[in-house]
Amino acid sequence: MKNFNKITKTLTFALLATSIFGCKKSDNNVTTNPDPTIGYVKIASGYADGAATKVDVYAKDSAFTGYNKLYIALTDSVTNKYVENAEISLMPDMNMTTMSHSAPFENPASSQAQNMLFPCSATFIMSSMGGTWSLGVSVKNLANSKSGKAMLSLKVKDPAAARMFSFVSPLDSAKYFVGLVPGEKTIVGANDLELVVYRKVSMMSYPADSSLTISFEPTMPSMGHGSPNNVNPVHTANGHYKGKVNYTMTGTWKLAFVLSKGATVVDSTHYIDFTF
Ligand SMILES: [Cu+2]
Repeated sequence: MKNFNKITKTLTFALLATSIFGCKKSDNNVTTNPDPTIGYVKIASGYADGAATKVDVYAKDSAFTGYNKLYIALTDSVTNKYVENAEISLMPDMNMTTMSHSAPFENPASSQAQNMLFPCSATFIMSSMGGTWSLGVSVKNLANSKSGKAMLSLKVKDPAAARMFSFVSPLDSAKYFVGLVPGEKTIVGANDLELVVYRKVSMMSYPADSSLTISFEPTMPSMGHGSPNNVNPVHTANGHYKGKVNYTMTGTWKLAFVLSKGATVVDSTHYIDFTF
């Protein structure tokens, strides 16, 4: 009898455990939409009060000096559901105590989210060592027509190897910022090479610039060679220049740039190191 009781108890426990796990499993299977933010890092978060919307900013990596591809997730703070139709405009701001300045940015190209997220960008031109960055995000939630603005604080770090540079053009004395747009993944062989160029008009205004001609040469300084079949980046749209770089092996490559406007070389002193 004792043995029988023991067996019954064990069986009952086993059945319970199975049904609990069974439940859990089917609950997971019910979830049809995977979390759209998987694989991203949350770099800033806050509320756009008037729009009753939570604003979360994601990126592939923590924020760095240079061109940062950002993905904004909006959540209705009442229903907790993603807001997929909204007009969003950014305004980066750095407070440096005695003055403040903005940075180049790209608002989402569409008011319709792509897989719940709104792709956009900010090109942080200094690290947080120099002051305090915040990212203003104005939101008009098109579902309820409510508008509000979130002021999000964020930390910007200098990457181990610079991903942007700036120069002052001898032609117009304007400061230009040139950033490397990070690729999805880098392979041995031909890769897309994408740069962005912005021209500083004032402390608060950095429009995209399409006026430059860019040539470059990749070399592997540690080994004393370059590579053939590179394609100089040419302007496509919105200050983006696209070409090809041929990395014939893994390691550290040095991309040396020459930037011209018309017949005048406006900068030839900068390079970007790229390691993969
Ligand atoms: Cu600054």
